[in-house]
Amino acid sequence: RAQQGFTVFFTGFSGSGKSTVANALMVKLMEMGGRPVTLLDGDIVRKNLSSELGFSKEHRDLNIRRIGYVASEITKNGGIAICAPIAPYASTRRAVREDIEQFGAFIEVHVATSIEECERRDRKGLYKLAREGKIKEFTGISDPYDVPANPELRLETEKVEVDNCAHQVLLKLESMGLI
Ligand code: GGZ
Repeated sequence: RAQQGFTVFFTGFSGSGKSTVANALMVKLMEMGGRPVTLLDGDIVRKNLSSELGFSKEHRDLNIRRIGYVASEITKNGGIAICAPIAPYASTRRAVREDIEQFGAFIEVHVATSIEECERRDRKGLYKLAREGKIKEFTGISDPYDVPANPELRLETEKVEVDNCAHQVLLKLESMGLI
C-alpha cells in the first residue's frame, strides 16, 4: 500500500534557521528516494505566489493559507511538502492543520531560536532596520508571534546543530510511521 502524504510545517522568527533546517531535511528525504519532496520556503513563496502581499495580519494569513492549500494538494497526492514560513498566528496554523489533516499528516515544527539570538545574528540586517522603524510590523520586534503550544516537535536550535535538527525531524516522522 502506498504511504500517506504528509506536510512538515516549520514556524519561527525571521533568521531562526527554518530554511536551513528545511533544506537539510529535504536533502535527507530525497536521499531516501521514492517520493517527491516539495519545499515551500517563505521568501520563495512570497516571490512566486504572494508577490502582491505585505505583512499585515490579513496578508500574512492569506500567504499562509495559500501555502497550506498547495501543501494540502501535495499531501493529498501522497507527496511530501515542507513549508517554512514565519506563520506567526496560532489560529492560522490551526486552520492549515485542519485543511491538511483531511488528506494526510501535519507535523508542526517550532524552530525555537529566541528573538534575542535572531536579532544578535541579524544575518540580513532586517532587525536593525526594524529597530530603526524602517521596516514596520516586523515579527518579534513590532508585530506578534504566537509561540506554538503543542507542536509535534520543538527544535532547540541554539543547542543543537542543523544536521542534528533535521535528523530529529526524521526520527519524528519514523515514529509516526510516515517514512
Ligand atoms: C517579518 C519580514 C517582514 C516583516 C520582510 N516581518 O528572514 P527573511 O526576511 O528572509 O524571512 C522573512 C520573510 C517573512 O515572510 P513569511 O512569508 O515567512 O512571513 S509570514 O509567514 O508572516 O507571512 C523576512 C522578510 O520576509 N520580512 N518584512 N515585517 N518578516
